[in-house]
Amino acid sequence: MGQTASGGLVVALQKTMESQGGVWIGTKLDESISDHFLKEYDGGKFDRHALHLQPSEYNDYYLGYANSVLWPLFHGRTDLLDVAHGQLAAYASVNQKLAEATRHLITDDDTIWIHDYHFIPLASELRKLGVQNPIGFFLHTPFPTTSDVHALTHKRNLLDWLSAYDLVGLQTQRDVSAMIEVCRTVFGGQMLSDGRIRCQGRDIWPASFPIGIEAENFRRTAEAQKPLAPQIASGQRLLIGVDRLDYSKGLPHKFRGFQRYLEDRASSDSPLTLLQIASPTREDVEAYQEVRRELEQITGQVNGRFAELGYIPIQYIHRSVPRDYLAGLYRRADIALVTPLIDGMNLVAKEYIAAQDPADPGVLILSEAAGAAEQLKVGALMVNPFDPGSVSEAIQSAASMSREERIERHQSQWNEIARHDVHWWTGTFLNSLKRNAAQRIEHDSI
Ligand code: ADQ
Repeated sequence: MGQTASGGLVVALQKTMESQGGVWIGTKLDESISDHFLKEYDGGKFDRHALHLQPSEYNDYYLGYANSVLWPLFHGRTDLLDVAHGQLAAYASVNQKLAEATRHLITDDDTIWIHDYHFIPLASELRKLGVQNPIGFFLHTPFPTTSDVHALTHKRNLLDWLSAYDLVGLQTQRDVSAMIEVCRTVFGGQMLSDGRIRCQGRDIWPASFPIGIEAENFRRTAEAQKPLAPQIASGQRLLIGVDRLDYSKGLPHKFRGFQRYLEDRASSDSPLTLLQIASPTREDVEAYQEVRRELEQITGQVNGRFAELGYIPIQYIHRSVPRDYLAGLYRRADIALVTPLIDGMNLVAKEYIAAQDPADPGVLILSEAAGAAEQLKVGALMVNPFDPGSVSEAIQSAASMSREERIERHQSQWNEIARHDVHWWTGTFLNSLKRNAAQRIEHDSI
């Protein structure tokens, strides 16, 4: 099936870059070089450059500070923090090198949009090099709560880094509230009337921009898929789950919820099959190896207990699948089980809705803790992902829901994701960014 991008950020931005052009800059592990340099890749419709990382930088910066400190912290898992000497220095140094390597690419007319927790210090490094362009930041993960931020040794960095941006985009109102609270209680900040937070003489400018998908395009892709008859028996009722195998996605909890459904269901109902597609991710980090082991163990237990001839309760596929095939699977599935323990947004929930046949749609079961819940709670069956009973009840309701109710719920969800699609997201973010930057430049010139 080949390699398919399965990270939400890449999936969302690729299409925008293809349609609007620009320069995409990132980092890349490269063991073969002894020095850093930016190299051009053939990115097709847009240019790509990468700062090449040496193995020690990849370990300390990417696997270390970014994915063993910031990621767990931003997902409320301070118990998984793995703080090691030298990681913060590597994180700061990679961002500084990226700023230096990028500087010559930036022209006066450019707008700079920095994405995610790997690059929070980048704007402050660019400002040190004299870059005055509009620079925006978008955090794809949740923003941490005050009690979690206390687990960071150098909290003050967050203020220095974030205040270098003209706009800090967050997924949800929940995240904006968390940021305001952190600024207030940790940095003694105060809200200004235009939405900025003034902390110790510096300003942070947060706002929420819930990320969308290419809804119309994805709908058409799903519609065009041939029925997946050879792979899935006709008549087999299907629950689908699609997640990176990340502890924040709550896969073991999901499987326990499905197990509870199998225990609770009436014996006269034909049982559903859970098709879980889980793409490998960050496999060099210990916490990810653990969640994988746990999931394999639960799958074995549930299948061992509930399988019958011709019926396997959980089909667990540990790899990425091509996007058009995925669209077809979503459309074929009667129910989607999207149950992260916490999630910035969750694009799978939106893709599932886009892929449905509006005349006979499936049902979305959605975690209260997904950012997507702010937009989709009206049409979805909402669950507490920590409570297997809540998940089991929702599966039973979804499985017996009338077509009329399914259509009604789907319609309201489709309206929401079609209106607030990825083009709306980029457009509103970039417009706000340019407005804020113009205000800053005007203020500085007085
Ligand atoms: P993720 O957590 O990676 O990123 P998520 O919203 O779960 O993002 O989306 C994952 C994307 O990868 C979806 O487009 C999905 O279809 C695809 N995908 C997942 N598993 C796959 C598989 N096995 N095969 C093929 N494709 C697969 C972060 C945040 C999220 C936020 C996104 C976007 O953690 O909360 O929604 O960024 O901002």
